[in-house]
Amino acid sequence: MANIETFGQETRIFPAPAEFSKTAAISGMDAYRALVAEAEQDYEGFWGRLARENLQWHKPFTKVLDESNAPFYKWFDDGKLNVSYNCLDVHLQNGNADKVAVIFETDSGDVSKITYRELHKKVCQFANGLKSLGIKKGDRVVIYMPMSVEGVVAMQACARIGATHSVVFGGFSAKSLQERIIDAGAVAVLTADEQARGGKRLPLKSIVDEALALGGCDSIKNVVVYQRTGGAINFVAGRDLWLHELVAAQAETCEPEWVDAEHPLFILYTSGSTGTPKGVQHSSGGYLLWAALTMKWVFDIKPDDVYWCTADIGWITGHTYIAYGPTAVGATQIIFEGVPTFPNAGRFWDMIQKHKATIFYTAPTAIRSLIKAADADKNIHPSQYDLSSLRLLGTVGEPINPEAWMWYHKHIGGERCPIVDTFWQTETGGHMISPLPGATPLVPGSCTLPLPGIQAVIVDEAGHELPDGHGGILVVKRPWPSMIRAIWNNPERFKSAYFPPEFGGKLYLAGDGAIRNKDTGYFTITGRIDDVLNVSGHRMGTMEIESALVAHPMVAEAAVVGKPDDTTGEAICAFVVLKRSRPTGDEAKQIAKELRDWVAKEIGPIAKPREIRFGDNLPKTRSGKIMRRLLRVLAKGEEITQDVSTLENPAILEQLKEAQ
Ligand code: 6R9
Repeated sequence: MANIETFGQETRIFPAPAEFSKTAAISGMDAYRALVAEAEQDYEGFWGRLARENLQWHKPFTKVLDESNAPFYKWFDDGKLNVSYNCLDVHLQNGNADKVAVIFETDSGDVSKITYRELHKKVCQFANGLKSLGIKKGDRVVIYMPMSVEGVVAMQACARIGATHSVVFGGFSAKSLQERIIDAGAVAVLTADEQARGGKRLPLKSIVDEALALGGCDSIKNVVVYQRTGGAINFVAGRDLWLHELVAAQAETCEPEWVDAEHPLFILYTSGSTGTPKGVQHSSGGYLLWAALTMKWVFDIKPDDVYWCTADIGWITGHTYIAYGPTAVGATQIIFEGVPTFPNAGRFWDMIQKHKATIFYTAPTAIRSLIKAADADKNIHPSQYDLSSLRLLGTVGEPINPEAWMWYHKHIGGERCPIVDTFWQTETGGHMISPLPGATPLVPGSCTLPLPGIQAVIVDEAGHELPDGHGGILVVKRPWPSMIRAIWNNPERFKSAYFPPEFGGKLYLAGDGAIRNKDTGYFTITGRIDDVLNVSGHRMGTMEIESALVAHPMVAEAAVVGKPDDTTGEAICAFVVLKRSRPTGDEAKQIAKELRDWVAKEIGPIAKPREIRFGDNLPKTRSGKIMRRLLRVLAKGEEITQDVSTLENPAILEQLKEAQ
């Protein structure tokens, strides 16, 4: 992994291929600069033009941006539209009804295709089904579904009737699901009997049952179950229904609910540095505008493309770049149910070959683990597959180290495909800093330049802009259409988390550190500056994991830090003090296992600490603050060279040095 000293030092440069630039949506740096200048000269005019050109409005907006109640910004506020109408009906009207919308491949390799006409019908029937249950505009609906056409249909069906969805990743535990249901005040859960992943069947419906049994979910009236595997499940009479029975008799069209541009399209929970996960609330108009526009600008989507984003719909990437972006622009996309390593680690390359994918978007962690697998087994090395259909690659979720970038470029992109390293967040709704494939010269490990209209800068602790070449805090100076609108149920937390008073309440704080190259102005993200970990591209709050650990009856205290990992970016390392004496040897191993399983149950398997170390205490200052920076050094296995004079109990460091 790159470290702070090498950030921004990369000298290899890959200009945009001339062939690519010829047909690119934004061709050449002059075209990029012209858009940047347009936004600078007339910010509202720029966004207003794009919103009129890229979306169909039921009622046109007259005002672009309302800053009167900042930071609660409003975009296109008096305009009305429907997101599902923009993603489906428009293609039926413009001659694309029979175009393939989704190529779906199951875990075991079965392939089915669905056209825009068929997708529209499914969404309408699902929407009518939801309406028949009394679900209406403004209601919240939790979606706990596997990667499937039905998952996307469920999201679009909510959008069609103006219900606000909250998708919960299928790997989260019953407790995490329950907390989200309660916070959102959801009226229904849409789920499946089971999900098929990596040759295994994993429960979903039974976890929903468990979540509801934990209590507090009285707002839930119905659970709708998509039959995916046919595995046995329990049915609660009057509450639970099969999806196929619900939609069977429903009409094939459904008049869209025209909503205000600011109507909440969805809430998606994500980890912050403190407290419980935050319900990030997104709008309808501004969000969809940026989803569509970045599909065109960053992915350069064309009518013949076969686009594939490998994310799960449980994360923001699956929202913007599977459920909404590709459909908004009428693209053909691959949706994959399974995992990259089943039946073997050549699965992605096999699917690119089979479906002739032209655009491929994945996470650095997947690339790194597939590099290892390809090195270990020549039969699944990408050179064994025909990947010549590809024309553009992308990455998202975490910094990509230059070595992995070079491998991706050479072995997957055939040294021909540009790579868009897209920096963005759940809160930003879509790409923020990213190369434009037909314009921006690429530098491995750098997400390059802010997209037109995005005013990203680097500031110091006092909010003053720093000159290029100095590392600092990444902020955005002006609101943009797809930005987070609120934290559900918590306006105060929204303000303090994203528009802190130290920065005058005006700068959007991303939570990442960054550095800008002195010569090129290119950004390199140096990682989170708060207590948020990034494990395999998944955001995890250290506090959340600590709270889960201390909820175990044996645990007195816990501190969680990240430790650099070649494959997953960061790994979770927990330092734990038990209520009883400090365990050693086999006993320590056994208790560590119990605690890891406990965390999986409390939050989900992705939150399991890789390593647990037991101490009689934790390193603390005299005022009782845990010194996490020391724990980070210990987790890395390095010697402590920092000043430890404020430490109350230096002897403890020796004890915590070794993993059990
Ligand atoms: C889309 C998504 C957001 C955090 C973000 C940052 C990290 C995402 C990145 C990147 C470096 C990139 N991140 N993309 N870091 N380069 N291209 O991942 O959203 O799950 O909310 O995570 O991920 O740390 O702050 P989310």
